[in-house]
Amino acid sequence: MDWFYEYYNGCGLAIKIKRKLYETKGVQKVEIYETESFGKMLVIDGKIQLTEFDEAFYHEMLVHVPMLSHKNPKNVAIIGGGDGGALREVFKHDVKRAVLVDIDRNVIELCRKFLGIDRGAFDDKRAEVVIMDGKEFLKDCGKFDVIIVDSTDPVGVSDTLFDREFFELAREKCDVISLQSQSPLIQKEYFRTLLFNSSPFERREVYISCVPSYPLALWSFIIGGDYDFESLDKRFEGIKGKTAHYNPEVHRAAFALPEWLKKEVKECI
Ligand code: SPD
Repeated sequence: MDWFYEYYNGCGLAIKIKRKLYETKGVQKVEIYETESFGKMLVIDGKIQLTEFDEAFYHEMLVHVPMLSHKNPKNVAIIGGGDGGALREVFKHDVKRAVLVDIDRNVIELCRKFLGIDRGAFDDKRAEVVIMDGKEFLKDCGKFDVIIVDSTDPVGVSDTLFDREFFELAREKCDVISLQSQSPLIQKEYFRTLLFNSSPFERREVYISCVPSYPLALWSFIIGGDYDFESLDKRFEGIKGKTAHYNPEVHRAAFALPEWLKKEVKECI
């Protein structure tokens, strides 16, 4: 039996592998594994993107925090998110349309075939899939209520989703944005860059979640725009289907930051 290793800055994570289900190299290197204790696992360009064990810890926080902080989200864009986990969560809300924009068709096809975490979301009539770079898409699209940025790590094809121009475009195209912003502990440079570059969203906040298969298990997100946390409990009652991780208490608690992180955020905002 083999181990999969992911290295960060001077440390790393080892996950025991039962077998490799698929590997391909197109726009990105995509690997899918069956692991000993985390279920199936998606790796893109050497970085773990999700495991069945804890993907809900990530996707539910990325999606329900902005969706329940917008008064009436009907029209949603997901930038990235080719595995379909964020799309699945968006459809727990009463939306009219969800556009998923991913640069890599392989990710969508392989995740549907080997992982199935979209649980049918790609077959929903309200889903539209666009294969292109997210920033290019924003240059020529209409307005959305919520934009959710479910990017891979900022190496390779997704680095266009981390620069200032991306957020300038996004600000024009939505009321509320949420994005994943890497590990604030061990990937400080990426985290700080995202906080700086998202400044077109003048009002923005950091929130956190525990995601065991991500670097040091502590993951950060940014919400920006015209969001409010009023009536969270009532809005949550209205969603369809159960959540495995998210609830309004977790939502509120996710914004309680430790001193070291508050300091970091203050320096960037
Ligand atoms: N290596 C951690 C990367 C986390 C961000 N990408 C997650 C994509 C899952 N939809």
